[in-house]
Amino acid sequence: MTPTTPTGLRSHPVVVAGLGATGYACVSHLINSGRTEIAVIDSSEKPPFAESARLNFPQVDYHLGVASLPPGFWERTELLVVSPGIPPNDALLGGSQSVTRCSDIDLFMSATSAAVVGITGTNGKSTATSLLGHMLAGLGQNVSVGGNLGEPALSLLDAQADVYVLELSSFQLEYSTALPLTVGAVLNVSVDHLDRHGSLEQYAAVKRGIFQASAASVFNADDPNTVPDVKPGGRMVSFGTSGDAPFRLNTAGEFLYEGEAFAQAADFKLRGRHNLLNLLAAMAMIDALAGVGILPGLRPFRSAGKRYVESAQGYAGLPHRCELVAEIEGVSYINDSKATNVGACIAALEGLALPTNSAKVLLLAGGQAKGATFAELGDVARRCVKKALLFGEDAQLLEHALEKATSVERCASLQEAVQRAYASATDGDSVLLAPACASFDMFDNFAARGDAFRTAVASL
Ligand code: UMA
Ligand code: ADP
Repeated sequence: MTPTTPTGLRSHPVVVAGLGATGYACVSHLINSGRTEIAVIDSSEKPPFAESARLNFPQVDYHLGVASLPPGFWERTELLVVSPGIPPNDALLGGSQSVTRCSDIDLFMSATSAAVVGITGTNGKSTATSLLGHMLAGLGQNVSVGGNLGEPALSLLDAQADVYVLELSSFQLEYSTALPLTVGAVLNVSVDHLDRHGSLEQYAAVKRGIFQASAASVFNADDPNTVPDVKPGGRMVSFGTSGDAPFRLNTAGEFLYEGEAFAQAADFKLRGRHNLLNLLAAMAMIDALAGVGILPGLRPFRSAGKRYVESAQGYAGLPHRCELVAEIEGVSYINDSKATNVGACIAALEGLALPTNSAKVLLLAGGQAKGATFAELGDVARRCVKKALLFGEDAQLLEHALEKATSVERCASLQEAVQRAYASATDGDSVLLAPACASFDMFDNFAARGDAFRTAVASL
């Protein structure tokens, strides 16, 4: 059992806040590393991992669903490891202001000497992370992939990989100290999570925090919000569509390295211009990683570019990201449930419809806006949305942003939206679920929303 202090209170120099996937992985890691004096706090009485945690780690001091913590609780705490989903000003953390805070990613970085690539950005993180893992494995590296993608970083340590690829959210970065990553990358920044971060500027600054102590930095030359402050000695590699970025995509869908074409869009299975940029970013990250020189056998793009391309060719993307689920009577049904913000929704619309520049998309959108106003959506909707079918908590906000640009209908459910889209679609149209919102008002998560779309389409 956890020892008690002279006052009889249990001693717990380390407190883990949140007992979801992250919190459980943190407790497990701390205990495996020999820490015994740990407390766990959670505002829910029955957090997701409560049962397994109590069973496997009975020595931990649990405070679950309690209105207030015992007197003197924070005075007995030296380190507070916070799960990403808990906002910094949450009542659960009240009184802990003088305690040092960190993230599970800080614990992870202290526990490994392997190479680590950290990838953040508003959109494309999961795709770029899994794609990079796929490519590094294809290039013969012993690689393990996780983080915000799903498997908590600390749970990957058992794999004893030579290189880890971690998707990092702004929520994780907000609690992280300067992470000594081998490569840090910011793919893009657009409006998201403003309810948590307050403004786009603050959100972007948190994202760029990934570069603070990284040996090499990868950024998007088209997006000033991703550009790191110049670091003497730090290697920087950029990708983009314009300027003098070494890794470039031109309007014809050609990939260029230092001005010379080395591949074309048709060489890859991934579809959509945003995904071509994800491919380019992954190549830039491998080149940056090779430049740091800690992975024997990983060569820079200049000498091994052909192998980089080959390693990406078999990669077909993740479910719920611009995924074609059916073709019915000449109409494509596309599940982009992971488009949980405006930028992702626009990327999906542009990837699908802009080449024809005619209104051929029936857009299914809605859910929780997370502080967004959707103003940016009007212009692209005018060009390519035939009808918007809106549902969920913030449908009104979307209606306001879209009603002057395209025809709009409100629906009581996603299923109703699918049925009405089916009724309005004609040969050559696409029905696209790209909600531009979080799913939590109606579904457990984006995957459940994508599954519901699939089921509704199957029943047509
Ligand atoms: N909790 C509180 N108080 C709060 C909020 C939460 O006590 O105010 C408790 C909950 O009761 C619950 C626990 O905290 O028991 C959950 O912690 P969490 O929300 O941090 O979730 P985890 O299960 O630890 O999952 C997290 C990420 N979730 C979030 O950032 C919200 C997962 O990303 C990630 O896969 C996982 O760690 C492993 O690294 C999900 C996500 O939605 C996919 N991420 C956001 C996104 O991608 O937009 C950032
Ligand atoms: P994340 O993990 O950052 O949410 P995903 O790879 O899961 O990113 O993609 C989420 C959605 O974002 C996709 O469904 C797609 O619509 C959009 N998207 C993917 N890559 C990009 C990109 N590079 N730029 C803009 N939007 C993108």
